[in-house]
Formats: sequence, structure tokens, C-alpha cells
Amino acid sequence: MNALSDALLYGILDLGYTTVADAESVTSQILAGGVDVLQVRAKGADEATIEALANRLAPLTESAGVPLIVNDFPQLVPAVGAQGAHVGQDDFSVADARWRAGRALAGEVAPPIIGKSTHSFEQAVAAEAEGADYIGFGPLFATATKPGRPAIGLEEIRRVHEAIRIPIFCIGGIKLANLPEVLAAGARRVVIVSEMLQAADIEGYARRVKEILRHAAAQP
Ligand code: TZP
Ligand code: MG
Repeated sequence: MNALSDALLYGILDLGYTTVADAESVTSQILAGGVDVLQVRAKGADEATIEALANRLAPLTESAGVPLIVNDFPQLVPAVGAQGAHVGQDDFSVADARWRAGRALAGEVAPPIIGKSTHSFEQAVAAEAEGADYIGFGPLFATATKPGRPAIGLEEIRRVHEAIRIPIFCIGGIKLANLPEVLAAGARRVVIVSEMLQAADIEGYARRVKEILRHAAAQP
């Protein structure tokens, strides 16, 4: 399984942009394009729907060696064979999510990965202190994928990277067109949802983004 510490591109299979019927095909394209982490996210969907979806995706991520992360439902991690869960500021604490995600796995496999959404420098520092394995940091730009959440801009990206050691995935309104600006502001890892899922060639899109991120990461 690929290590989170090496991950540059984080993809999300979001049912806001993909139908349930297309889930495997879209996931296969995302994985073929070199995404390093895949989250399954379906705002408003019930637990059974997410469980069924994650169960279908787990064999694909498993054979690609890519960690599968379940949004909002850490208790599904053992049931579907995912590697972790992602929680928001108003969801479970990191410790609670870890307990729910790991209770059926104790001693069998690696401990679950727990990620947390953060929207400010203070929340980023607090998430690391709380024991999160990684954070999402954003939305950098306003985005229809997370309606009602104000943009936080690019100003704090560098300071957050200097302050904490866990992986920081910048998120929110990131597109090929603004990626250079996001990287110049100090980002190293990104999450891209809508532009990737709406691309005519999802695999080619992911590959292109990954190449840009690799190139940026190789700079001294
Ligand atoms: N959390 C903060 S912004 C966001 C989430 C889930 C959505 C990012 O999606 P997009 O389409 O890449 O702006
Ligand atoms: Mg949430």
C-alpha cells in the first residue's frame, strides 16, 4: 500500500459529480492516472449507500495499492476494508473516529488513517495536536463542491507548512489553471474534485496534474 507520506494527489469519488453506476469506471480512470489517495464521498447519502459504494471500490484501490478513505463514516472502515476515514470540524474527534475505524481491525492490519478538514492556520495546528494523520486545508477558493464555505485564500499555506509536520492537502477550487499559483504559495499536495471528475479524459487529467506535482516536489 502506498505511503501517505509520499502522496501528492488526493482524489475524491464524489457522487455530486459521478453516478453510482459509473463509480467503478471513474475510479479505475482516477487510479490509472496516478492518484495517490482516494476518498469516497457522497453528501446526504445514507450509511448503507456509502457502504455499498465503498465495497465496490475497495478491490480497485487495493489492487492499485492506493489507500481508500471513507468520508464521514469511520465505522465503515473495517466493514468495507478501507484504510481510513476523513472527518470535518463538526464531525467526530480524531480519537473517536480512530476508535470507530479501528475497533474491528486491532492487531490485524495497519492502524486506520484519520484525516481532518481544516479551514484556518489554528485549526491545522489543532488537528495535528489532536493526532490527525493528515489534513485537508481549504477551501482555498470558493467551490460548488463545498457550498457555503468561504474561501480562505493562499496567504496561510506557507505558514501552515512551516508549523506542522503531517501531510497537508490543499483543497477547494483547485484547477489546472490555478495550480501553479497554489504551488507557488507553498502547497505541495492537493485535492482536486470537480475539474478531475468532469474532465473528458479523467485518466489523462490526473496524470497531467500528478506530473506537475512531481515536478514541483522535485525542486529544491
Ligand atoms: N472540502 C473543502 S473544499 C472541498 C471539500 C470537500 C471540495 C473541493 O472540491 P473542488 O471541486 O476541487 O473544489
Ligand atoms: Mg464531514
